[in-house]
Amino acid sequence: MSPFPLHKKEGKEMQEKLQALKVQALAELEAVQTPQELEEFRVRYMGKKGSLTELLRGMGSLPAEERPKMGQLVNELRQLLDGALTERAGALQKSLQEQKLKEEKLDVTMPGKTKPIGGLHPLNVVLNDVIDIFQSMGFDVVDGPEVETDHYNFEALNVPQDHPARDMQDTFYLAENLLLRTQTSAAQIRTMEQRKPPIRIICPGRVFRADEVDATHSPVFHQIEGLVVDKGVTMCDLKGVLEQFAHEIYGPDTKVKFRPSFFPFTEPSVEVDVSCSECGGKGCRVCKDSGWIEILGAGMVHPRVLSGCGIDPEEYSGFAFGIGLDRLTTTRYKISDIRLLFENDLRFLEQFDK
Ligand code: 2NL
Repeated sequence: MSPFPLHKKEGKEMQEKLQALKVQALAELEAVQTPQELEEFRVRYMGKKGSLTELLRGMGSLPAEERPKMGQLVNELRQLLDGALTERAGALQKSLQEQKLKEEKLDVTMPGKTKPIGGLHPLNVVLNDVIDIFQSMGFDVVDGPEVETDHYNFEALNVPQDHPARDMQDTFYLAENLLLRTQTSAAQIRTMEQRKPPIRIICPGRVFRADEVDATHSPVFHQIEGLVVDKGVTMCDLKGVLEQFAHEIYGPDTKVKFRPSFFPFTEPSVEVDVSCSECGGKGCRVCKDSGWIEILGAGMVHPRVLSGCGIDPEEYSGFAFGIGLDRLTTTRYKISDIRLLFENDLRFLEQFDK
């Protein structure tokens, strides 16, 4: 039974329309899934040309006494739909928010994805340490070519014509006068030709010797040579600098020993041993039971080498040294075979610079 006393035919029709509209609108509202659909719904029912507005316009055909009642009914429906729309908008927003949160859910405790990036080769790790030590003592780092002339590699270093190092068996010759450098001294000879003392440089680089390959020999290896030239440089300076170097590399308690030796380019010449870091000097496999490990050769620069570069040996003196980087690296990391340094097997390389 209708709750409103509308008796006229038109009134009844309209009331039925209103009821049908209400049922349909609420059902449609229920089906709305997106804010866009919601807006379309609002326009369809409550907009300027919407169904409710049309219904209101249609009231013109009603008898005057029924219009207020009908108007009230339409307004009530409008209010009802308004409320339902707001409620639906809220529910929709909430469910969209929940869906978004679900999609964007992330586990902050999950480990991050790491990109594999390269690391420094163990030779470069040790080289960087050596460079730091000498730079802190005021040395510059210089570089030079790997292909050298006979003059810069041998002649300027006072290596005589008949010296065994000059033999084809020991040196890689590219042409009669061109070779792969056997030490990095040539870069230091060039520096002496170009700069006036005081000179304090180190020269790291790859060097080449026609050696047979085994666990301790490679035809390609690495050297760090150093050179100091100034007025009044003595063997004491050599000892002080190299002792400091040994203590920084092997630790302050390491013993350092200077033994007489011979090189054509230095006079006097020494070889430097440090107490074995493996056994502390007692004797072991690493130091071949001697308790000592040889780490470098050095000496006072031969006067003939100085004068050959245009430096007066009466006015200036200097010392020089050569450190084998490969030995320094294999002893530090207990690497048993020098060939590992050249094969670039990732399983080996990944163990360093982490
Ligand atoms: C080693 C140790 C050494 C030098 C290298 C040198 C360089 C110039 C002048 C004089 Cl420019 N000397 N370098 C000195 C002593 C030792 O290397 O065992 N070499 C065969």
